Amino acid sequence: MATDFNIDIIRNLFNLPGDFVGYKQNTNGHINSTFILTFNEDGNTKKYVLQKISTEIFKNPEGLMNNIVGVTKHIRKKNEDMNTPWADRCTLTFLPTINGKYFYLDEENNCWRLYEFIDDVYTCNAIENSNDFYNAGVAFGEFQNLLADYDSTSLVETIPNFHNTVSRFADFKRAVDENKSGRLENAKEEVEFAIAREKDTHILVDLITEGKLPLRVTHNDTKLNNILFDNTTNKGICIIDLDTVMPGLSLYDFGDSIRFGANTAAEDEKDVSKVSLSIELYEAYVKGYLSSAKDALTDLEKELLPFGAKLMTYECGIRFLMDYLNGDVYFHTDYDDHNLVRARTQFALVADMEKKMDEMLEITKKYC
Ligand code: ADP
Ligand code: GN1
Ligand code: MG
Repeated sequence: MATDFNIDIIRNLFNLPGDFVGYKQNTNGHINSTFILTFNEDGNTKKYVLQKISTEIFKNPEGLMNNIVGVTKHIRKKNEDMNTPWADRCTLTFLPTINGKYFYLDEENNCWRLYEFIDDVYTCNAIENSNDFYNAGVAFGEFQNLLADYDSTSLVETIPNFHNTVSRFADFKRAVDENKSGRLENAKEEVEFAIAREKDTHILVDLITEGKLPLRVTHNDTKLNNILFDNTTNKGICIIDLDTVMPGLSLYDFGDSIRFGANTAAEDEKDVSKVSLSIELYEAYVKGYLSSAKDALTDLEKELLPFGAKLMTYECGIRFLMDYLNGDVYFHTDYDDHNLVRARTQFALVADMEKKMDEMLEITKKYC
C-alpha cells in the first residue's frame, strides 16, 4: 500500500486552506487506500479523508462518484427534513476539485477523492458488546429505508454482477482450472467444499429472474467497519464506503453484515476452531435490522434472511479462494497465505451456519 500522493497537488486541486500538519494511513479496508489528512488554520484543526480508489476494480470512477454524490445528497436531505439530531454527520460530504469534478485521475490513472472527516465517532473491526451490533442493524436497516425511494435506474453498476453468485461461481471455477498461482494443491479441501455447494449459488439469482425478489438500492459491502458509531450515544450515525451502492437484494446487505459481525472470530483467524456463528450476535442484529427495515421487506425476503447470511459468507469464501488461486491480485494481503486463511474462515462459518440454520430461522421469525 503505497503512500504515493503529493500533498501540494491535493491541496491545490481541492483548494484547501491552512497548513498541512501530517497524515495517517487507515488500513481497515481491503481495496481502497485511505489517508486521514490534518490541516491547521489559525489554530483550528481540520481533518479530511483522502482516498485512492482502484481503477482496476472500479472501471468507471465518474459513474461511481455520480452514484455516491447523488446518494449522499439524498440521505442528507432526508435527515435534515426529519430533524435528525446528527443530520450534519449523517453521511459523507465529498469535496469538488477546482475543475468541478468530485475526483481526479493522476498520471498513472489512479483515482483520488477527498471528503470531510467525521469527528467524535469510532469504527469497530470486531463486536465487543451485542448492543453495538444491534445498533449496526438499525443503521443498515435505516440506510435501506432512506434509499427506498431513490431512483435505482440512475445508478451505474460500479462492479457488474457483484453479488451474482452464479457468475461468481463461474469465475471461481475458471480460477481453479487455470491455477495461475500454482497453489491449487494447497487448497484442495477448500475447493471441494465450495464445489459441493454450487446449487446454493442459483437460489437467489433464480428468484430475481422469476420476479419473486425485488431489486433495491443496496450498499453491498455492509461490513461492520463501514459504519461510524457516535462516541456518546453509540448509535450508528453514518454509513461509509459507498463505492458499491447499486441495485441489489436486501439479503446481500443483511447477509454480509452477519458474515463479518456475528463471527466469533476475525475474518482472517488462522485457528478455525475459534470460528462460529454467535447466536447472541445474530439475534441482536436481526432485532435491530428488522426494527428499522421490517415494513419495507416482503415475507419472502424476511424468510430468506438466514440463507442470505450463509450465501454471502460462501460468496466471500469463494472470492478469497479465487484470489488465492489467481495470485492475490484483488484483495490487499499481509502475508503469503492470507487469502487462503480468509477463505477457510468463511467456509468454517458457512459450515456452522448450516448446523444452526433452524435456530436462525426461529430467531428471525420472532422479529418479523
Ligand atoms: P475501504 O474501502 O478501504 O474499506 P473506507 O471508506 O471504509 O475504505 O474507509 C476505511 C476506514 O477509514 C473506515 O473503516 C473508517 O475507520 C475510516 N473513515 C473513513 N471515512 C471516514 C470519515 N469520514 N470519518 C472518520 N473516519 C473515516
Ligand atoms: C472488500 O473494501 P472493503 O474492505 O470494505 C470487498 C468486499 C468484501 C470485503 C471482505 C469492492 O471490502 O466485497 O466483502 O472486502 N469490497 C470490494 O472483507 O470488493
Ligand atoms: Mg470499508
